[in-house]
Amino acid sequence: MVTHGYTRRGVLTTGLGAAAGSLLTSGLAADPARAARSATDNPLTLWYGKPAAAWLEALPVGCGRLGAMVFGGVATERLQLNEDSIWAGGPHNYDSPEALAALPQIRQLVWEDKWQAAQNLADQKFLGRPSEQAPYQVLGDLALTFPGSAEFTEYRRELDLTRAVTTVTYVRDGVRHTREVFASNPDQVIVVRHTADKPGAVTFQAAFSSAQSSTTAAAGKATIALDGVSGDTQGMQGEVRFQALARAEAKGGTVRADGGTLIVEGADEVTLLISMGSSYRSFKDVGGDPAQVAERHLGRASRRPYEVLLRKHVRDYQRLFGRVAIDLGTSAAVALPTDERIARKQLDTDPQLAALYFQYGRYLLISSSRSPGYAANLQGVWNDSLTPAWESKYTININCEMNYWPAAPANLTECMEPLFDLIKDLAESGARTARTQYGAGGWVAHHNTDGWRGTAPVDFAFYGVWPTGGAWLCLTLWEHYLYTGDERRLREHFPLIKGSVEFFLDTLQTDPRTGYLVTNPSHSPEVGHHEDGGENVSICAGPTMDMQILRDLFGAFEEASTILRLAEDMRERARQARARLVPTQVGHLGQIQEWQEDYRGDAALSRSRHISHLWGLFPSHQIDPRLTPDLATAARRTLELRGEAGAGWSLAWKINFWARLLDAPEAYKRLSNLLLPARTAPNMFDLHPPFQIDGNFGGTSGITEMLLQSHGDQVHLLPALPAAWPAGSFSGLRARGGFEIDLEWSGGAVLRGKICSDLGRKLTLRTAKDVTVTEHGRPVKGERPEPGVIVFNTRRGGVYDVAVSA
Ligand code: FUC
Repeated sequence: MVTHGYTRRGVLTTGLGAAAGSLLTSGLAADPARAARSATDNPLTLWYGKPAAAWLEALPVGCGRLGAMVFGGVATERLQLNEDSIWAGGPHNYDSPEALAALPQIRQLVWEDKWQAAQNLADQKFLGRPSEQAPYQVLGDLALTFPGSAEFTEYRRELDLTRAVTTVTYVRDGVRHTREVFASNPDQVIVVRHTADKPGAVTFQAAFSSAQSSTTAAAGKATIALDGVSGDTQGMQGEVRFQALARAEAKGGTVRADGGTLIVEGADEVTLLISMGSSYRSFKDVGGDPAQVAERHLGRASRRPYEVLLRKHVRDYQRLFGRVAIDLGTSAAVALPTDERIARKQLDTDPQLAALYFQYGRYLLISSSRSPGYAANLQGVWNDSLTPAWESKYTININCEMNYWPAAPANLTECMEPLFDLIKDLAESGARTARTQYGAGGWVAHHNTDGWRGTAPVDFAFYGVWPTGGAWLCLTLWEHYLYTGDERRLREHFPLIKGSVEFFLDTLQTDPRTGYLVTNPSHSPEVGHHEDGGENVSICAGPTMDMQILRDLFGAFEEASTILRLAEDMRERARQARARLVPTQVGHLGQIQEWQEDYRGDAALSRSRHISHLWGLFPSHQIDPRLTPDLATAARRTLELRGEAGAGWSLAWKINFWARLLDAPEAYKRLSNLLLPARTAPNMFDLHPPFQIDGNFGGTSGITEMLLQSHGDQVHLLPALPAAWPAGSFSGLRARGGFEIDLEWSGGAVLRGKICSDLGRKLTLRTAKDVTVTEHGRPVKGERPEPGVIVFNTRRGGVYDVAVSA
């Protein structure tokens, strides 16, 4: 039951009911040592009975800028290391100088439905130079080699999500060894501590290695270094220089660096600090001194005892992680190793696995997207390759945005800061692309970007000529405002939104056939609408997704400009343009039309994993079962026609779609499928396949959308609660309008909850059955326009208790 005995936004101190209470007391207690007491008691743990044999079994730690995959080996421990600015190549302007001259002809060919000719011309003239962007790359490995027999017993490896610490423990040659690894945001180092239950029993050698062009050396009495430079790519020379340092401090025994090898002998316990730096200062400047960065962080951290480093790390992490608790019920399955739980394929009898997945998504976001540091890319920050899938870049026609879907509702808006930094960069490089390729003002970004903030179309015209990526990103700035009401940040972000609007006011074209204002050239991401001259063509004018995105962009601009009293001259132009966009239309199969025209045949029957024309259903709310029932019916039909093909991220998107359609069984089915071994690796990384982190974040968002929605000016409690979670609770989820919500339910219905109002806005609260709302025990005065809805004014800082009506 929800009680008043816990502090807002802080560490929860008392129970939300039996099951939730055990989660909280086992994990989120202020005392890290107590929390560590017994990991078996802590269901927010990923754990395994054997070392990782493959990368997808290793456990990720990260502090935003740095990441490591921890294998938990006994004879050899492998730490695969990442630093988030190591991109192949160097600062580069991708814009095509030939694009602008070709643009009128491409547009004309599109008006004439000469798609193949249009797409070919775009391939020749309109793509970036080079036409592929640079990969994000691995830094290297640190291997720890321990002498001893091949035998070991009592092995356990775990990742405690409540503290963001991995631990491996085993008995070898009669000695119990324990090794903890974490990545500290406050200290900007990765910390490894190895202890043994017998004095003098810790002996190992540590050495760096890397597939990058690199060298290793001693860098002091107890320190080794790896120096390297990122790889060449696409005719661009690798320019990001980096350094990693590892320093050991031992209690008892000896430590020395011998060349590139660190030798620890006969120690009682060892703390190993790993620091990394690069020469990347910005997308335009790689002139930094990596050694200075690595040395600065290492020097500072070396002066702190292990206990202090751990305490600071846990406190910093829990300040974010501890804001949200969730309990979806529990079963005997929680006692099984995590990989076995996934292999069972039975989410129905293991509801806690969904809660673990939800919290793992929050863990991954905190670990891969923190300041200082860059935005979470396709693999967050974790990548073991020089040539990762899709270059581990930022794909902004869905994947990058999906990474940030859970940030605001799951109470982690701070993790959006690196994304906002990325958007600022893109507004700069994208202004050049707007000028060079379109002769337009403002800024534009197409479907991909990289460390060099490429904004020109890339890959092939089929995939790349899509000018709406930057506009979608701008809407994350607006969402931040909707959740937080932070006007100061909105003012800071406003020029980015305005710049995107300027680009579209300059480039939108009146379709000579329909009179609508449309994008041209563009496409519905990665979906062909015709075979033309033997080629699959996607190029078109005014695809539905563009229109939906621009409707929200212009709307956000108009509202922001009104709130801030800025850019009044542009406001009316944006309003007029918005009214001339193509509306979302229903096609001949009863589906949401993906394009302006209701193409027949294969186009309407595409089984693509991209479902871009439902952007208006989620993340937007232009399609809503209550406000636009006909479009909602067409959205449902669209999902049925599209089928189940797709990547992890596509399944994750479908959870969110079905939740927005208020269809709990369908949403839950997609969640169950996402948690199958085909889509969830043993370490719970999402599988496209291969690993791509967006599905983790989209899944976390989907679970949130099943429990709480806040759009269309109302807050809806339990909008799509599946039968598998009849009783449960959450606390700390956020709703648009500045509300923070705790809730407990039973028998599939709201029992009681608590709503804190940050901004003092009017609240429309929707539940399946009527609830009463009280403040300090007194009923609030509210209107009840329909059953299950109560509308009332809140006070800034007010706390409202919600209870099922007697
Ligand atoms: C788009 C998607 C792929 C993948 C890639 C990173 O191209 O179609 O499925 O997610 O981005």
